[in-house]
Amino acid sequence: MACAAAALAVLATVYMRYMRRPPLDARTAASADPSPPNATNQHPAFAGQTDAPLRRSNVAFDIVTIARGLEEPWGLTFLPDGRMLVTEKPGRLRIIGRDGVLYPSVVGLPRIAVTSQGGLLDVALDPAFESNHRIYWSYAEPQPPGTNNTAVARGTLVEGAPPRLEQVVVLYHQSPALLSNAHFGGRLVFARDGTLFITQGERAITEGRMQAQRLDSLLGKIVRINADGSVPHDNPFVDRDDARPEIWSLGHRNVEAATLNPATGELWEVEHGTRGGDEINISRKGKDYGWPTIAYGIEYAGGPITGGIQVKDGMEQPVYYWDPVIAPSGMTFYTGSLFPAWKNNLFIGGLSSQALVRLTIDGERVVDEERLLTDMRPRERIRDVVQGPEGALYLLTDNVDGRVLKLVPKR
Ligand SMILES: [Ca+2]
Repeated sequence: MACAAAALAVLATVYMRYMRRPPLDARTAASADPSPPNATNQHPAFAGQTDAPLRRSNVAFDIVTIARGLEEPWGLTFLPDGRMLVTEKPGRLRIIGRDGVLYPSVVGLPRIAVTSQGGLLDVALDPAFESNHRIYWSYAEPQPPGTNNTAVARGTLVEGAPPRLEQVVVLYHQSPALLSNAHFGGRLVFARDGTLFITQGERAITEGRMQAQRLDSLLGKIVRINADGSVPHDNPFVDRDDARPEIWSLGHRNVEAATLNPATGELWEVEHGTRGGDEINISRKGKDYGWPTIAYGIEYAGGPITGGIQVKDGMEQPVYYWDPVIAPSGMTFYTGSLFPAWKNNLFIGGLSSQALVRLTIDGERVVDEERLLTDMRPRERIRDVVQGPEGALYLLTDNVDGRVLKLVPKR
């Protein structure tokens, strides 16, 4: 009997693991991206985890160029008066007028390591900006000898000619610093309780990758700090001697897109995976998102990733993954009223995909997908997506002559 039961259990396992999965290469012309997958022999852990059906929202919009001449703009946020703060990766921070005029660069930034993917990254306003004029920014911080790390600083923005930062304090240094020019992460998101989430990467090199699972390293982590740089008392690992107390969640590869879900207040993020493995996660307290033990996709050089598996107990499955990848950067849930058909949709910037990705979300599931801006000529890499104060969508294009674009209903 025991033998038969064991055999049945094995059969049930085989059935669950293989037979119930969608067939290989099930992609059809009804996919948002019908091109072949990067990883040919991987399967979603649940129905709808990848390749959601294409649904055209049929929203007619105009693309208005608000500003141009920005060098690799990376992060955008709105000031209370409707002007914008935009970072340029080579190390400039600019105020941009509502009419698109570029102010002189803000002076007073600390030294920045400008490398392949590193430089000045995101910018965010203090929740009490109207009274304290504080801003926060993330950047690649140079360290001797030739190493660098993601860092976050804050300062008081003082208007003038030129505008400047005063009372600058570096609040956070990712450690260890490594000799790498990639995977800095860098998105800044204030939670509703006033704490600050900082998304990060694992610096791309093997030494960093292997620390994404280690609690004594800040590589491959999303961290949560107070606005003064101190550690919130309710972070998940504050009571452990062997863990960095700043850690909020672990096992991340490189997170360049993050936003609060307005329905829940939770932190949603989209991270760069390997080839065939970009993924959406809900970053929750103390949870392990698997990298590099579990991951969808294959190495950019070919072959399986470190762990060679996609599922493991104790590790979170992504809400959704893309194969082929989109190369995500910047995201927002749309809550405005200019585009009623897009209400509550999730928008994600695409770098290599040169598109704006639109997803319909139902709770924690992706229902359908659409690629916008694919008819732009030339197509452009989209670095950031932000909803403006009047409900328009604003985008940054990732170029040496980068632009601020505004999507408005077609006139
Ligand atoms: Ca993962």
